[in-house]
Amino acid sequence: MPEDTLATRPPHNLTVIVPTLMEEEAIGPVLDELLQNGYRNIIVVDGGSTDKTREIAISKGVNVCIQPGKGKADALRYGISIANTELVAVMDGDYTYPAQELQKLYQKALQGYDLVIGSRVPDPGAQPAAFKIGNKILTTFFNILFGTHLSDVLSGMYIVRKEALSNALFEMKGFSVESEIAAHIATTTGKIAEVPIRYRKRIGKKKLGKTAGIRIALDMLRLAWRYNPLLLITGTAALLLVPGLAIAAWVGYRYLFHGISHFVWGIIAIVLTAVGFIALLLAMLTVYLKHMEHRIIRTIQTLKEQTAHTPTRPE
Ligand SMILES: Nc1nc2c(ncn2[C@@H]2O[C@H](COP(=O)(O)OP(=O)(O)O)[C@@H](O)[C@H]2O)c(=O)[nH]1
Ligand SMILES: [Mg+2]
Repeated sequence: MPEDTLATRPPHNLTVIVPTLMEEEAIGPVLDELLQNGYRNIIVVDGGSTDKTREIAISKGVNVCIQPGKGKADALRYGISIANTELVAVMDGDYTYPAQELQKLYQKALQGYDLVIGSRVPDPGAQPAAFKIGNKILTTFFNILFGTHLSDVLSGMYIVRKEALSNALFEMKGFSVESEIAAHIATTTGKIAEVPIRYRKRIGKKKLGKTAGIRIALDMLRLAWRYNPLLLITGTAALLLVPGLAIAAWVGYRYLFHGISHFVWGIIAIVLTAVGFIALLLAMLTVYLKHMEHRIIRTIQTLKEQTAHTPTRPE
């Protein structure tokens, strides 16, 4: 009896999107592996490679298109928009992610998660130390900003439920697209899971530059400002209020018990405390607006469900 694997039962509700830029050495083996594992809905979204990437992809019989816009983010936004399945898998086209691992992510997604990230467990020598540390720092930063407990937010292999991204803005560029997807799901449905996956040595040349880490960190801050402003505002308020009140207490103590007035310190204390209080008020307003946003989203969802269930009457 044939084994009931993806090879005998390809997942019809999943599209695999492979972003590529100059991957002529890797794309052949990547697609062969996907096809051998039973995946049939495959879209290669190419960033305008001038090597044989597209030619090789076409020869494997998969869908190949040239992305609009620039960078990996625009490629994925386009790929996800043209996929007509419930689930979309993203997998880098550099041979680092074994296609066999996709099955684990798929099984997890079927349990109702909106985003399942493949958390990389690198083969020896597959990931240089600097990138390993950089990934850890950026993931920790993301966890602080969004209250998540992820171990590898920047992984290039994940499965996302298309519907869960319908309200995402997709404003980020290049390699910040992973953080944007994770930020959106974390702050909307919160249904994120991770599964460990093997990570191999890349075939071909890396596209990620050395300064990318800093850009990604700054983009995470921008995402936090958009999706989770409360933490940033209360953080700022605390940074101003704590020293402001401490200085005020010291100035008051010196004046009352020693009769010495510290005029300049007094002004500094007043300014810090006043701005800190304004930040606190802003934080309260943010909470109120967030609640309102949730109420509006819930109402829209209920309305959508009601319209979907209303039977159409014949004329
Ligand atoms: N379509 C498209 N793909 C890109 C672009 N830049 C990088 N990629 C692809 O994105 C994937 C990840 O790139 P890679 O250099 O391996 O970066 P890393 O895995 O984050 O270190 C690879 O499959 C690249 O070919 C781009 O501008 N457009
Ligand atoms: Mg890579």
